Amino acid sequence: MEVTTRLTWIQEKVLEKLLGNTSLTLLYKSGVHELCTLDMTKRCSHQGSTMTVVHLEQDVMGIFMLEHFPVLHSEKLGTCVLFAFKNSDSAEISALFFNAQVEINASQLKFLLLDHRGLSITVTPSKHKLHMNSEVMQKLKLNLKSVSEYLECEIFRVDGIKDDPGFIKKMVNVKQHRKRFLSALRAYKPSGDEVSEVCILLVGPVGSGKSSFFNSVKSAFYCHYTHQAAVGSDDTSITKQYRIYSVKDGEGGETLPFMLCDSMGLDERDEAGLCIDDIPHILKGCVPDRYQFDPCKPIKPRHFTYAKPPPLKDRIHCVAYVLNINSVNTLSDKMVAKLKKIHKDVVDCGVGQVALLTNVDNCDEVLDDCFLNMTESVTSQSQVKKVQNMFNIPIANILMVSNYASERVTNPMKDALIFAALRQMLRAADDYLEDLPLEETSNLAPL
Ligand SMILES: Nc1nc2c(ncn2[C@@H]2O[C@H](COP(=O)(O)OP(=O)(O)O)[C@@H](O)[C@H]2O)c(=O)[nH]1
Ligand SMILES: [Mg+2]
Repeated sequence: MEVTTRLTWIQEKVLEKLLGNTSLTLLYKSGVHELCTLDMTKRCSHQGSTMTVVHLEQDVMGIFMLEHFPVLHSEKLGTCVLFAFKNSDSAEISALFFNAQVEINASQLKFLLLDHRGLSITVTPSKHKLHMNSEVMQKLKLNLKSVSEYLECEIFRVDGIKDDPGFIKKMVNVKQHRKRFLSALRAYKPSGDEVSEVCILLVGPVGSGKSSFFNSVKSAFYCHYTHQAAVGSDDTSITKQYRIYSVKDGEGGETLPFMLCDSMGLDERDEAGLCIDDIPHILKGCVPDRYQFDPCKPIKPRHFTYAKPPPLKDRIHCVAYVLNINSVNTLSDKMVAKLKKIHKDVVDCGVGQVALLTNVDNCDEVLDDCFLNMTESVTSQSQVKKVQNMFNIPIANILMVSNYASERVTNPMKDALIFAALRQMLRAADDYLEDLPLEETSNLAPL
């Protein structure tokens, strides 16, 4: 007889996604197998990582353990994640990382939480009993008695898990860091009174991920994949028009205080891709939304007739040099020359600058455990050093993302990097705005 889980399909998927791309195989089920720790250990020890799931009257809670499930009459240290679904059919999960001492004796399976002294969780299979301290329940937002009778206990083998406690901790904590970044972005207000929306220009080679970055930012705020900007892998730039995109804080939400200005890709060939002589006009805010770029014909000052130079609010406040991390070390001399010329124009204008490296596959390794700084293993990469030298920008302004390409669901780790990158772009823009001479902020200065 096939033994099936009591979890809903969606709960199973949420659990499989909680720690990366894992899959669950049911090993033990109290309703089918024997109600003793002997049978539990016979079926679950030496199977690799496990998830013990307890189905209660109202809720579902469980514990993931990275190390092998203990053998009978033993104790061991475990890297664990405690999780709960607040209703038996809910897909909304809360999770908590902890280190534990895991013990199993003739009657009980016990997890002692080492980072929270005195707290423990005990499962007594013969009595269908679960014991949890009220502090643990609070952390999981559960409202149970300290000893509750459960309906069923199931233990799964977890396949495909990355055997690294640091990774597990990051995966569990990423949602809360995503939330923190999001709150910071929502609370952001550009420096000074003149500018209500910071303009960030995305420049870089064809296919480096500029348009995808705009789509990714929008997807991260909308919590689902969106692809307003056309993207593609053609030899020549898919983006032919200058686009000034604003982003809403979710569907129907308020407009966020920044705009992303997407440009045509740079091409190493002459008279192909974005004409670099257009850059000073873009930086000055003279180029309108939907301007059709012409690689052979640079913009002439008479192209756009302005009675006055565009005000500070219409100018570019931060430039992001967008590069695919996998091609940084193989950029042609011609491409580097074009990028350096753009860099010179940007320096002349004095606006903020960052480099945005896309296609970062190992995105869980980019930020440190506290999600504050880049890890040293990432910043010491040859690509980072090369970009730092090419644009002479501090390492804090070299940012990494993994853009959304076609995923159906968003990923909190990708979101965290996208939000962290945005936050740094806004800081770079603020540095520029705060550094402006007084006469510039009052719009009187000629360009
Ligand atoms: N896997 C992956 N693909 C990316 C990433 N960024 C861009 N792409 C893909 O690279 C191709 C070119 O991207 P696009 O945004 O059009 O580049 P643009 O010319 O700079 O605007 C598209 O097929 C994207 O789906 C990334 O970070 N990861
Ligand atoms: Mg594009």
